[in-house]
Amino acid sequence: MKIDIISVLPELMESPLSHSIMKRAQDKGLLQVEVHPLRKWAVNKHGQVDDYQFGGGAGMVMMCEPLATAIDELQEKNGKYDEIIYMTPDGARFEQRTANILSMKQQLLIICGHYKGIDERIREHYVTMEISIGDYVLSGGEIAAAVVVDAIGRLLPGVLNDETSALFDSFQDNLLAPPVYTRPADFRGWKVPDVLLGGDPKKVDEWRHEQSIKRTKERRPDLYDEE
Ligand code: 6GU
Repeated sequence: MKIDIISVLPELMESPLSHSIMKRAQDKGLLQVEVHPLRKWAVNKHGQVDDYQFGGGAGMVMMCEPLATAIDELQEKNGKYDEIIYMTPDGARFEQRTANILSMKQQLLIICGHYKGIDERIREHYVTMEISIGDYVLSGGEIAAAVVVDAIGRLLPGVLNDETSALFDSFQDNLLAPPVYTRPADFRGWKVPDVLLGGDPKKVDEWRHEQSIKRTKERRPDLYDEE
């Protein structure tokens, strides 16, 4: 999968996408992420990409021209994108099912918003999907875009060591993950549940499923009711 990202602050995304599972996905050639500095398509030699909003009011708006030129150029080079995603607090809430759907695409473009956001005409004429990562406001779309790329990247076949492990993540079946333990079996008298030490895989599966249900009912009854 190829993901292009357009941003006024490309540095913000470097670190989260350069370690651990995201690094492995890229090293293995399963995921290719390219961050494009919007200033490359600035309207003048001062690097201008934003301007005051019509109608007045505080806050700058990202201009049409740099974005439109950037998208046209990238699309010409890379072929048509499956989705052109705009990261914005007023987008649709990002959930595991969105990550699942996006992980099956070949080529994505993500636009990170800044300031007051991007000119509405880009949203009307280019953007095919608008994503928010939750009901709070971040200072820009970069960290949100890194969240989306991480959630998608780890789902690509071959990225995780144990191919099946993503299937058992929290949310994959609308259930939270069960508790996990590692050695020692007794730490300061705090004991690991006997069933996990008993060596009966069927009993372990049953226990984990019960614990998932219990956790979901207690902590996220909203998820449980969706079942
Ligand atoms: Cl995608 N962008 C910004 N700026 N704030 C957010 C967000 C996105 N999602 C939640 N808050």
